[in-house]
Amino acid sequence: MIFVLEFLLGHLQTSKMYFVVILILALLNNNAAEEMGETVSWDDQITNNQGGCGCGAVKRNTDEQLPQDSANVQEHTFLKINSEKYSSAANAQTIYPRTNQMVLIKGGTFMMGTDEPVFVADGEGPSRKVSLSDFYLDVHEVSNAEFELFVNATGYRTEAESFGDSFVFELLLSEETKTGITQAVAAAPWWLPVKGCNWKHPEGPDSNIKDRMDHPVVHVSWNDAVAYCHWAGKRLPTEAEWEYACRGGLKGRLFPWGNKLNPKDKHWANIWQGEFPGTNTGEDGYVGTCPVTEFPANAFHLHNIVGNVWEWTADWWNINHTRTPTVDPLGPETGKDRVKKGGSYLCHKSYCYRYRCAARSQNTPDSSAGNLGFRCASTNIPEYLKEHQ
Ligand SMILES: *[C@@H]1O[C@H](CO)[C@@H](O)[C@H](O)[C@H]1NC(C)=O
Ligand SMILES: *[C@@H]1O[C@H](CO)[C@@H](O)[C@H](O)[C@H]1NC(C)=O
Ligand SMILES: [Ca+2]
Ligand SMILES: [Ca+2]
Repeated sequence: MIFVLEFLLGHLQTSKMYFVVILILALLNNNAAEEMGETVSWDDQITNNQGGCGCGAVKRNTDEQLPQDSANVQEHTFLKINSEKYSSAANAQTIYPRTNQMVLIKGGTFMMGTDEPVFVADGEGPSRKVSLSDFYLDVHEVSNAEFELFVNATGYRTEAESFGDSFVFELLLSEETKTGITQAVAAAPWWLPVKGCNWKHPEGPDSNIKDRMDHPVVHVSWNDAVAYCHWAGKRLPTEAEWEYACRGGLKGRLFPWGNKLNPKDKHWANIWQGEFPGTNTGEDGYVGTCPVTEFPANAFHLHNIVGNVWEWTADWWNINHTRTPTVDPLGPETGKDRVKKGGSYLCHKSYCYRYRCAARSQNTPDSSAGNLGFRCASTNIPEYLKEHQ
């Protein structure tokens, strides 16, 4: 093409020739625009989708520093105690039904990720062979009641409490709370940083968790999640463990229960129905979070492994996977963000189609939001949980 152009430019004497050049340039330009157009809209979609349900865009400003006196995970003495017979985790007493049970996930080999990625930029692919040893995983997301036992026993202060704010989805806020919030996330304007918002006040100071003790704890950072799991004698699951557990033994399926979103005309997870971000009809029964015991468990007995709240995993984030088979992979050695899995009650196919087992997203370890929680794993089940198996 360039050769042709050069030739024509060399013969620009006649106005007729000039016209031909213009025509060719116009055609070329058009072609390029079309190609660009495709790329641009795909990128746009990815960017938007990341903003979508707090998938990637909702992060703390990296310049933000924790106040000096704030909870420092390393300083907490409980981190030195493993949960033995006399630990506070083993002896916690409460009026609330416990939801800290774990289930044995028998090790095996599976295909992690997918060769049909929906979000290429998320590193959903390629599909790769991963072998895992046996491990245990919490049957439920960590609930407000379980998290409160930890706080009662240790006095732990979450990062959202120390920073003094966290992110909440606009539709869940009272008019009063919304008034006065001007700063929003450009890529996802429906996320608002709310002062005084934390796990005990999920929609700001005028909200509480009294009627939601069995709902998942939210507004917990990765660091908070690690601290809790350690107290409980557990740890966060690796991304590979989480995804293996999500698939529940099914091969190459989208969801923990198969490929159809609503088999038997039932809802199988707490996600978004209606038009994102304006209307959530709550057809599945919930506009916000649901109890951690809700919805049918997958074949590995796990509830809400997709939907309800995103779940932190232990791994650093990268999108740079190869097909090389791995055994008990721990993810990259370093990174900036941590991987979260499973999507949330804010996910809709049109905007954040991430309630699939292969889907993934990321956040900085100090970030928190109203749709982000966790569940713990462990290599050996803590002694105090054995009798409940
Ligand atoms: C934590 O302690 C408070 C004050 O003693 C108590 O009212 C609350 O029920 C405890 N939380 C749980 C989950 O048992
Ligand atoms: C991609 O992965 C390879 C192998 O693990 C590593 O050497 C390389 O630095 C990675 N590149 C990026 C951009 O992360
Ligand atoms: Ca819902
Ligand atoms: Ca979940």
